[in-house]
Amino acid sequence: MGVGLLGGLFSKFKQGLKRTQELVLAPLGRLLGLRRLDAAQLEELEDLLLQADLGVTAVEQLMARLRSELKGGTEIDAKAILKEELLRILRQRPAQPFVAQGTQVVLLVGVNGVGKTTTLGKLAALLKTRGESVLVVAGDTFRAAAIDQLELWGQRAGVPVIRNQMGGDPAAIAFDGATSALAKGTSWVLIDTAGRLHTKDHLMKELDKIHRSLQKVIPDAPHRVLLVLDATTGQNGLHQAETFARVAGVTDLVLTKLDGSAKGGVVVPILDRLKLPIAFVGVGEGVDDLIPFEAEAFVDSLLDG
Ligand SMILES: Nc1nc2c(ncn2[C@@H]2O[C@H](COP(=O)(O)OP(=O)(O)OP(=O)(O)O)[C@@H](O)[C@H]2O)c(=O)[nH]1
Ligand SMILES: [Mg+2]
Repeated sequence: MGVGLLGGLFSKFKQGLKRTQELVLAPLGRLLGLRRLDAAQLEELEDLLLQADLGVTAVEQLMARLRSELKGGTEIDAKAILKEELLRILRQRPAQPFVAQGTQVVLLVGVNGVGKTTTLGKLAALLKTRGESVLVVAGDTFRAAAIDQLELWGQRAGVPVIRNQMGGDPAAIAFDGATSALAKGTSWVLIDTAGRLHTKDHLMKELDKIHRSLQKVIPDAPHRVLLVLDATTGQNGLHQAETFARVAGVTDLVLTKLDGSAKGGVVVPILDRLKLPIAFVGVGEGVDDLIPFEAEAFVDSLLDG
């Protein structure tokens, strides 16, 4: 990836976090610039960090560290300390890169409307831009509109889409997709799935059926299961994520709609609690608005915006 492209991604990242910046993090800047903080200022700082959705655990750890370093009237660099603490959490589980190796099957799962289909479209475009072959599978057979939406993303990304009729069996189309990709030597099979509530047992079991039918074709498929979470729902996403992670074999998280969220900080508790890597973040509805997650770039955008 060239420097220009990285720079572009980085600015989009910042753009995506603009609302977080304005609403919560700008006032933080003043406090973080102080070399000494009194009890009232520390309390104000704690409130702002909680508002940024960094989560109780991380905030408590950070405040404990600040208080102990401030003891005896020592001057501190609160911003550097915050950055260090956030990086420590965010670097716990770096995502494995998406490297083509035989035929790799990627399944996208999550509750309704979080951005699965959009993320799949963006990911197809990203892989295709790298010169790799991609097949998209319309595994959301619930609604005709879902299949049409995916067809459109396929056209946008310039990749083929395999579909069956509405109401068809998602496991059957997943099987067909994997079979075709294996026969043609296609590098990536990206499978869209219908939105499902993590509380609905039969729908969660359907994911299991998709897994089993893929494994009849490619024994170690799916290679990646991306759980898509909507950042604007803040910490509500945590509970969904825990259930999906348990039953659907999630390997990676994708956090969408960071551009519309005042809560970019939610990345921190999600990662801290689930111990799952964040592979990508979504910062818009366009084909280029999917960015590989990088802890350092993220923290810099958050604190230096
Ligand atoms: N602003 C913004 N909008 C997004 C992003 N990702 C997805 N969306 C929008 O969110 C809405 C839902 O996206 P979909 O991709 O259809 O979500 P889904 O998870 O496939 O939805 P279901 O299939 O109905 O469960 C659409 O209007 C998308 O354009 C993002 O990163 N930023
Ligand atoms: Mg969809």
